[in-house]
Amino acid sequence: MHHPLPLPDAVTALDRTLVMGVVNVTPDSFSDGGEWFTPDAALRHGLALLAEGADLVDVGGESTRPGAERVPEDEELRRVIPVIREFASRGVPVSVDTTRAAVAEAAIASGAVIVNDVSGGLAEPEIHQVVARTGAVYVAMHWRGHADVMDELAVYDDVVTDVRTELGRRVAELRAAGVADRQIVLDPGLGFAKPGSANWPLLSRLDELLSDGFPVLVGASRKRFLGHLLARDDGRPVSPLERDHATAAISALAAAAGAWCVRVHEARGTADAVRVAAAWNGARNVGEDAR
Ligand code: PMM
Repeated sequence: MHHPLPLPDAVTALDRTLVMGVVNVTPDSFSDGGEWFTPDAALRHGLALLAEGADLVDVGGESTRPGAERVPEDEELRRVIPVIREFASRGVPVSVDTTRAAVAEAAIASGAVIVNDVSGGLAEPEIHQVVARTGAVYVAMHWRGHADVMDELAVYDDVVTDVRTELGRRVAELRAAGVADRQIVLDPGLGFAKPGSANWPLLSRLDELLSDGFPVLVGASRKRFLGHLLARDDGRPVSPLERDHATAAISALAAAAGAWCVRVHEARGTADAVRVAAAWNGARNVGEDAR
């Protein structure tokens, strides 16, 4: 097993895959239509996710939806900082979903304990220095370019090998910036510069990514490839809100495979799923001991 990440005891003591609830403070998130745009609404939504079984919340102010435009930095700060401060003041472990060094820095100063960077540092390499200096946990996601161009960059030889190689470069950069291995989490970046079919090997071969020795976060929730998987007879993908059961099924499988955390928009199904996986794996170990 991995060394515990530098996170509050309430989180590290949990002997199962963690559930990260998504709190998008954006008017245009692909999956929840910006229902949680005001700080107040975002706070209420996050508290509901926690009540349904999320262990931590991931607060983001910039949509990464394919084709989305960038949000100015001051606007991103205005969206996320008040929400992060509120959660932190209530003792909730908070992650900030940002690719910007200044947003990461302000978020940590406001109580965030995880920097979730979908670019792995490619967008603003200085973010690695912020993480080194503050000791925060850092999620390095596999990424090849911003939302406006990422679909053009979705070309792989073997997607699992290529993702591992590229994440290995991010780890080298993090180490060079002074970030300790025990701060690092890796994420295959489902749906980011990935054609639909590329997402499945990243999931079914999660053991290969885990074999690199870092905790792994999986973010499959409500993504397009699930909409296509569940398409109706007319071939149209099901809507984001109709992807939650499939998301929970992936949470169970990813947790059974050893994922450290799953990032989801709907917490209840996944909270149950990670407990099923823990019991499943726990019983196998007992069985092995008894034989
Ligand atoms: N996906 C989205 C946003 N942030 N962060 C990580 N670490 N992993 C992901 O897969 C991920 C992410 C896109 O989904 P959203 O727009 O619904 O939040």
